[in-house]
Amino acid sequence: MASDLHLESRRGECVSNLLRYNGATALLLAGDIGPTALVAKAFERWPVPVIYVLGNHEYAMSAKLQTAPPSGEKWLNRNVLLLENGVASDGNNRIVGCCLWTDFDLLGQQAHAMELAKGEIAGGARGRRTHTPAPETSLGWHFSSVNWLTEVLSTATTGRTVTLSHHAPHRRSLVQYRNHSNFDAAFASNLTRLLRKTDIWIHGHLHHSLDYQVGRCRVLCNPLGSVGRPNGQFIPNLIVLLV
Ligand SMILES: [Mn+2]
Repeated sequence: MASDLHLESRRGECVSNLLRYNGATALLLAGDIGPTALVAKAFERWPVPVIYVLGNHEYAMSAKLQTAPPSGEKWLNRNVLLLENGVASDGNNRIVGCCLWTDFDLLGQQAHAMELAKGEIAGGARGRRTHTPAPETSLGWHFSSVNWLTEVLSTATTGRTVTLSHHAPHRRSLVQYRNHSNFDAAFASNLTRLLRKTDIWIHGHLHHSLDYQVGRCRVLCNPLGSVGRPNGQFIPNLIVLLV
């Protein structure tokens, strides 16, 4: 499992130089991997199926995603399965996936957090074109995903449940480098009630490694990070056992 490979800034790099196959039955990618067409091509020949959710950078790079976001399960090719409010199952264990976004309300100051996000989008573009959705738009998508997760995680399953998202489900994901400003609310939401219904939650978006427990749920993040500031803790062959 991995996230935030940012292939858009690693053009020409072969993914087998970034990730090592570890014998797992699937590879889970938690967003910010690269432009979707590039991701599909890069992982078409990965030894096992690749289960993938979009990150905010995939949206930023595509006008089409913003106007027509995916929904459900979509095979990008014979090996790469994109989930957006979609489920992948091996008949026993299940992976439920979405980009997730945030409610901007982590610190209880939603309006200010949304203003900060707007400023960041405008500043981050620096004259370049970005298709990052407006906070009001991503807020709607967040609630759609939370409603969908609430429903699907409430249905019984025989095996383990893994939730795969780009944005984080708990404020503990922020502690290592963010300073608890309202902009943190663009990274994580308080979804403790959903953590109670999942065994493992894998996310990206933060560019530091995480492995912590909230109740029964293990939360993991294994991002490679940007070319300029790669995550030194990144594990190229990290495997999670569903036991
Ligand atoms: Mn990223």
